Amino acid sequence: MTMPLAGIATFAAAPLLTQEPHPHFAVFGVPFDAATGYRPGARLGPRALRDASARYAMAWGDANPGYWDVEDDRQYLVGCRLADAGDVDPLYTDLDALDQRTDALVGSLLGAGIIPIGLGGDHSVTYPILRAFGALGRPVDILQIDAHLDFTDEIGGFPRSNSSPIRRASELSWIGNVTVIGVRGIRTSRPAWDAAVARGHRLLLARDGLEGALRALPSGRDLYVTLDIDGLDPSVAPGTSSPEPGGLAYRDVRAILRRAGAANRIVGADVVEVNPFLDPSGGTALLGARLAVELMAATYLA
Ligand SMILES: [Mn+2]
Repeated sequence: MTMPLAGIATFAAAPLLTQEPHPHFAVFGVPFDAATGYRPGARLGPRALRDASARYAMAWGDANPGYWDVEDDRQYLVGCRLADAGDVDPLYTDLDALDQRTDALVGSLLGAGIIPIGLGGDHSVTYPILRAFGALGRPVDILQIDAHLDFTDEIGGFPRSNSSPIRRASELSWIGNVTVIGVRGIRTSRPAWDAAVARGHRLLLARDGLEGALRALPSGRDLYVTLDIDGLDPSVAPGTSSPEPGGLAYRDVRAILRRAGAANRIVGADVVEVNPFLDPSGGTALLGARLAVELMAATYLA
């Protein structure tokens, strides 16, 4: 196809998952934002990310030439196979249905040896995705890029808001250590911070910068990367429910992903909290799609 905007809007013009051969990665959406406490709309994130990803269309398959990064003078994703597995189909606010349907889709990908790349959705969707990783049968560490800890135990007795997914995930027996990069703001919960420290999490403030972040990264681990777009500065990612000024630069996030992928085995990832209603230029969705491609490049590298 010559024009990347033609055809079905799969991620980066990848074939649908029904086609052989099995891909290295499968992108899937979780169009769910009922756990958002502030401005809703992230349920339309998967569609916006797919639309924006046309910018990064490539000939996925054994003959994929990948792309040349002029700054690195290096070719990435050569021979990489990507498929689009469609969406988890949420049932309104039914969390049991969300969990079961996410588990079915992600579990089938993991069972086939395919690395899942989720597109949110609000950040609460990371928990049902990580539930499915129990099928791997080995510990998984988390690298979270985020302005917020998302480690609040409950709000008014509700345990599944988009402030709690990492807390819920940390209760799963297969989840190991957690590294959070980009924390900032004046709404961080002190009890959540103390609980994360008590569990041994590595918590890096945005002001710790790139060097601090790189020093904190784990190595030699099976790693799940959850990338909340609000980890980046609102100047480059304004289209999100809860932006916080003073965030990470795109360049630094890319460097963190590259190092994380080179030093670990990335077993899955997500990009969450892109909200098209707050993104009139489409720039936040374009950045999110770009970071999903960079995530795959960092993973395929290893
Ligand atoms: Mn988050």
